[in-house]
Amino acid sequence: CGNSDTGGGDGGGDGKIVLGFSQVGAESGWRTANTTSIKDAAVEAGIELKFDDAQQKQENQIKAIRNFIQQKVDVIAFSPVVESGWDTVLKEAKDAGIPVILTDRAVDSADKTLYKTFLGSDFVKEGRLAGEWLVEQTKTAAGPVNIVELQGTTGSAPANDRKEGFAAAIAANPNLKIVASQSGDFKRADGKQVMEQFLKANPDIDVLFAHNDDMGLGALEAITAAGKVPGKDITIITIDAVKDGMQALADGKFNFIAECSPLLGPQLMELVKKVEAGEEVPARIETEETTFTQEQAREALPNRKY
Ligand code: GYE
Repeated sequence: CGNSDTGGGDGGGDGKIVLGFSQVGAESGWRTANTTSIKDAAVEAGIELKFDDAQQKQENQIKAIRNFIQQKVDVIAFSPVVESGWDTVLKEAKDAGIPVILTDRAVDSADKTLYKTFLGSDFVKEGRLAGEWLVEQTKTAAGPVNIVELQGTTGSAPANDRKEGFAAAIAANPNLKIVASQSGDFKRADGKQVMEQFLKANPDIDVLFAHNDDMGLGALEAITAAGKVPGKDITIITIDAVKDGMQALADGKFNFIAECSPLLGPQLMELVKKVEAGEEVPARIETEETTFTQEQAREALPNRKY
């Protein structure tokens, strides 16, 4: 194996399939778990992995993909940091005959032949589930419910889609109002800093919706420092359900998490083998996920792998 008649095929030299993977970075607990899943699954599947960490910069990802093309890897996979601006480099991969798999995040390219498949979550649905829970909790609220939103990386699919899904869901209750919304880049430090600003500018925050656990965890520090009790004075809803997030939920500091699974490695390796062999694969493969209340987090935590 390893000698695809469509791909480069001679990158490895020892007959193994060679996969070039460009990762977003190491911005969150989710990302760390995702990287581990991909590295472990490659070893398990006997696939040679060339791994690049782009440090959340699109230019680094484009550079990494061009390097993979030059090295004639068999398959390229990547998690695009933002949605736009990929057509040129994807076209280069296609012209070189190297199949591309999108994992975790989508691109907005109109030409769907630029990649073979997209493996990842439905981010709009995650935002919607978060919003629907809030609508349910606040259906008897007499007055306005003031929400602040910590968005993920500007221009990224999960930030765009979670915002959209949440906004659509909370429209069901006119009492629910987003009073401030800003990016915390999916990082703890940024989540803390932006939450400090939110707290200064808005004396009556009822709810925080953070696009990931890490920003919510950073915000906890700002909320406590402001003399408020997280999970009580301010209801906190996040997305991901990584271990630290689940712990905060079990401890009553968070109130609800919509899960986003980072364990994409095994499915990715299956897809790599298939596209390398020239087999057809579905255009979209959606990750299965659930939601957690505080009670459910307490039950799930002992068996949580990441
Ligand atoms: O939710 C966040 C990470 O793309 C789904 O990226 C991923 C998101 C995840 O930094 O924690």
